[in-house]
Amino acid sequence: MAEKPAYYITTAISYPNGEPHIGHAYEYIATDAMARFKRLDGYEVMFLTGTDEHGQKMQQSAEKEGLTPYELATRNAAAFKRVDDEVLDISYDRFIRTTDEDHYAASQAIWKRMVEAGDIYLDKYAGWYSVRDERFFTEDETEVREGGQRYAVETGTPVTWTEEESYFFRLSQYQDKLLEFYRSNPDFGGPRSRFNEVIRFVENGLDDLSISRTTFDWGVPVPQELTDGETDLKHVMYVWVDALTNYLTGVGFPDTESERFKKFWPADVHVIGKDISRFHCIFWPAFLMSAGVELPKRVMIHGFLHNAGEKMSKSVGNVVAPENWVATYGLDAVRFFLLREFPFGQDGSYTHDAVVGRKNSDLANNLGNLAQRSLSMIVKNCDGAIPQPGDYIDADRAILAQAQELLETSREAYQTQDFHHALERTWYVLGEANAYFADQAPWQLKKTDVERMNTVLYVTAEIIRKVALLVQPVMPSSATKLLDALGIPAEGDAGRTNASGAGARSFASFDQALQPGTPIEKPQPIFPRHE
Ligand code: ME8
Repeated sequence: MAEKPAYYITTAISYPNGEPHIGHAYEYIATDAMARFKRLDGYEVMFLTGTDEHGQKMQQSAEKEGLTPYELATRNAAAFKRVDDEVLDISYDRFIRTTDEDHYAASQAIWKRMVEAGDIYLDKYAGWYSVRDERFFTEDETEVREGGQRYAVETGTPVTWTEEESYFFRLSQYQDKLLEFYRSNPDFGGPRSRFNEVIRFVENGLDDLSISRTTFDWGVPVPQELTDGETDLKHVMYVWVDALTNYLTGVGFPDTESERFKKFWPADVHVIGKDISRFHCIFWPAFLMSAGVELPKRVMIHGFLHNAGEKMSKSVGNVVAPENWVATYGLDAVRFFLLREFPFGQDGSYTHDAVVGRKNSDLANNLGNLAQRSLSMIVKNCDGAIPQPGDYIDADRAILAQAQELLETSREAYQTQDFHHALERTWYVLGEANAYFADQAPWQLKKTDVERMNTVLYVTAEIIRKVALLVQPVMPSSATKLLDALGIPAEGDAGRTNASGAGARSFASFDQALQPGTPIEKPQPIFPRHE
């Protein structure tokens, strides 16, 4: 068998200073849908997610709780992993913790390469630092607010004056190279509007970047042999240097000759939120250029999820835990809502009514009803097996043609992480299929023209099969139930489309139409209404 093409996808790694919220879940679900789509479409996928455990924020949060940073990280990394595994059904291949041993090795290796490239020098940093953002700000990016405290304008977090010896990365030397890279790779950042913001920022010039800290010690030590004597033993890497490097650790760096690295690097897409686009579209490519490592193919920047239009925040008390949503609406409805409701690159606002609306109209009424009605009729009127269709009329051919196009439409949409468009188009076709079913009225044909009834039921079941196949990445468990009900043989773990891997049907079967005579199950309601 020919070797499968490789596909490497990552989420941002979250700070485990607290517990995961629905904003994190949004990113995991989208990335998971993308990973599943590619597996089902014949790729060998490597999907990396995990936790970003170093830095001052982790150290301070731990102090508040009377724990060591590692204890806090261990407790909360487990909470993130549990949400991935038990709540959201995220099909990652590795959950990386930046305290993993191989990650220290990878971070120190990339540092050494940047030193060898002449891009790291020792100097003094004096400026404003936001611990919450783990980020430096220039004076004009900050403002003094009531009470005399200074804040970062962009993110609204408090900043503190920081003066310390620090290693610097010659980011200023990379402005032209980055702009040239963006020009030759117009799809590197997506969506275009967010990528443009990054480009404008680079066009305005780049300062060198402070990349080590000495006033605390919770980080990856700067490689000692490259520093001279005692002073340097104090340096730990700026948390973003080691954090970004997790994407390399995940595929075996620094062993660039390993099979895994050769197979999966460069990454196909890093999926991240809009607040960290500069780190991924500017710093990361510059570090990699310096280290002589190929650049990732794409950074997909998603929007933020807001609670009824308001930013989620602990102080407002509107932070939603993923398990609450899943307990209230069911996992597949949550996954569907998040990917269908708003374009991935844009901010989105959720309300209880919006989730219920999608669940009842799109899932229960549209897909659920069509499946329930047509499959029940088949069980009752066709001896419990897929009927033999007669000759097609134009109405049959038209609706089948629309469903046929969904594979290519979805492929194209997923190529740019446009889940919203793929689902919108799929549900448009389902709407047409419902209209077709109502027009053809197979329950009347039952009395007048059984062959025609069989044809209509066959065509409808075939459309449900195609749709179910394509929505497996978004709703693994419901789609699997639909495909089971249609009597389609599972392909083991071909697509690893649900946690156990059982039940996936790859897209290779898209054109294998339903076999008349295949026994089908009496369908259990798969998409219940939310009462
Ligand atoms: O930024 N809606 O970690 P993090 C949507 N450790 N996405 C959201 C969100 C919201 N309300 N809130 C956060 C970090 N996110 C770094 C990343 S990567 C090498 C290091 C997204 O825990 C956020 O944009 O603050 C990011 O992509 C991810 O959740 C983790 O955020």
